[in-house]
Amino acid sequence: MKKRVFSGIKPSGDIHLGNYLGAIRNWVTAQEEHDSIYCIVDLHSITVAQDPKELKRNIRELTAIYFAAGIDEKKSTVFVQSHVSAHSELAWILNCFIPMGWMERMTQFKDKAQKNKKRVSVGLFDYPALMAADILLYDTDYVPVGEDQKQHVELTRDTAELMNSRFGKDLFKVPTPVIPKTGARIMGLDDPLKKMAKSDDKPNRSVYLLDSPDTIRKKIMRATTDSLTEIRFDKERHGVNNLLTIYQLCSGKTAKEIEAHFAGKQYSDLKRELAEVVVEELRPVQQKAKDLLNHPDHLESLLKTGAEKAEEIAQATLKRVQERIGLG
Ligand code: AQP
Repeated sequence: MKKRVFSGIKPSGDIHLGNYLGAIRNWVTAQEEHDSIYCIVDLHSITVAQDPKELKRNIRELTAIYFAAGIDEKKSTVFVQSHVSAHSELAWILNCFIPMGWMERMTQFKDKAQKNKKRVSVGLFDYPALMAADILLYDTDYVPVGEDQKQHVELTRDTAELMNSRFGKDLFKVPTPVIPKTGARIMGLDDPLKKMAKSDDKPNRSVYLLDSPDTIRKKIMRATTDSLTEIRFDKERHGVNNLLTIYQLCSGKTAKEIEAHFAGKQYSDLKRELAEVVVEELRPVQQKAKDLLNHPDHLESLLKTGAEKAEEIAQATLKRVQERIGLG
């Protein structure tokens, strides 16, 4: 039996290089070895304000990016979260068992509530319960995530263990988070102390996957570095370290090779070369994504097939949980 992987991205804005290098690209590798389920988690995106038309467009764009990046519908299940109602149903059940204190510790809620002061919804607070439902519905073994989502997977594990101790140890599989060694936190180009994020409105913070080559070049050439000159990996030099990390992930070279290559060169050389490797990395993904977006019926049919496959697994888990806890 292959181990199962589950992960997802919120269609809450334009997809950026952090989502791609920290998540999607690793999923493409994971599908070769594992039974993989990749979700477009639209229910999570409405935890903060969304424009309905834009949300619909973002869902299609993210679907196109998944497939364009190399997720293969024959190897993986790709679907939209709201197409499978068991996610919301299991989330409600988990809500009734997860202690408030666990949720109050979630640092992402604190950050996001700070950013969305005008509209802090119950859904934003409850986000980790829905994420736990997403993962537990599929008897997931591994959850590949960036650094910032690790705490939510820990809460999922605690929830599974809590419910297993009460209703039988085979109720839920306890999942394991998988954090990439490099790229788990790609930082903003304009401010390397903040991570690239879809919901930021800073125009030069993130390289978006569908940015034109010229826009990518301009953003990278403006990236914040420091007043030193030596080009080497150093976690204390946030700006340069971030640029080198992106270079390493896109070029496939080792840190040693990269430092030797840039020895004696200037930051402007690093930025120029980095821009070109990023443009080349994204070129085929952009082309395929545009092709797919020009064939909306094909995208819809891929999502329909994905939802049918997901539904079958999710309903079986939901039924098991309902029976064990005495519903119906
Ligand atoms: N900067 C990043 N570097 C590496 N990985 C990242 N991820 C997000 N930002 C970076 C990873 O991408 C996946 C998608 O996450 P999500 O959309 O569910 O939520 P998020 O982590 O909150 O992503 P964003 O881009 O910051 O979105 P907004 O601004 O809408 O909240 C996850 O695996 C995440 O770790």
